[in-house]
Amino acid sequence: MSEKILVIGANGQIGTELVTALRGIHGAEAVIASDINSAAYAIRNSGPYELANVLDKDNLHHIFEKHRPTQVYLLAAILSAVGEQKPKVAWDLNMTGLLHVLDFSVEFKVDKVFWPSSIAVFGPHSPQYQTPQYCVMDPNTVYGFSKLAGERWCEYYFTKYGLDVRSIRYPGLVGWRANPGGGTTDYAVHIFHQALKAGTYESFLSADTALPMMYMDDAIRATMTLMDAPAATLSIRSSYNLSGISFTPAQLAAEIKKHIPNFEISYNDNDPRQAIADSWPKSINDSYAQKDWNWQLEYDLPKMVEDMLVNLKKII
Ligand code: AKB
Repeated sequence: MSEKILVIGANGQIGTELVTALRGIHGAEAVIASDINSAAYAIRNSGPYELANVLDKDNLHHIFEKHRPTQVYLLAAILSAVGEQKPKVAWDLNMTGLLHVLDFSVEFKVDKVFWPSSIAVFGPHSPQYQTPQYCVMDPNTVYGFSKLAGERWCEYYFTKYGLDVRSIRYPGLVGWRANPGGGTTDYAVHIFHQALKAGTYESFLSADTALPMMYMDDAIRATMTLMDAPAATLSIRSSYNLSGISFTPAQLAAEIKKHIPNFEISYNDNDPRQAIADSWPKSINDSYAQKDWNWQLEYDLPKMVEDMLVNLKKII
């Protein structure tokens, strides 16, 4: 059966990469990109596009009715750092948007839905190292507890309505094609831009703040692999842990220095994002993803840094 894939929030860091990858596999016409703003440069003119506001029920219903998608990816969200500046707006967008999409996916009998969760679902009392799939979860950011509540809704719609929802708890994502927007892990992308442009970077996280991260190529491959997996093999309908690579700003800077010897990093020790990072895991255990859908990471830190610099240099 031919797919009709609706990607909501297509202009963001994950969306632009996912739309490009999905159009490569399924053909341009099969992938409808949508966002609240006009199409980002990376996906402009490469296939169908709809203006969509997930909070506007009539607008969203019309898009589902018009395109009758077989798969929906909901990527529209407010991330951790911006969420702390606008807590109620973040809660509303992240929750109400998800509920609209889940309801319309049931109504229009969508085959599969993808919704991203995050390492932000963990909190200060979660185990910090090799954080397991199931443990104490006490997120203290609005973004984090909107993602945790969202996971519960996803599992609920799977159990109650048979909706085939799939999800990943993404680590911080590092890619060269698009910029991140408003997260705590954004430093790990900004550092590459500044290293190439200025040769210096002031990190808003301290030198030894370890966080789980992942190269975008791995994240997109993980998403596609999960979406292609036979439903019967999936034992988790909330969201899968995904570990990636754990590194600190100092370790990332040292790796960049191997390519740009004059690169210098400094640290701002007065940024509110530090407290968010301190509440998150330092490394993640993703044994369920390995077992259920044969997940294996490809990019370690040196490979990621090399690929980032080679590609960014061409476009900066
Ligand atoms: C953020 O920093 O808010 C996101 C995330 C880890 O979900 N990148």
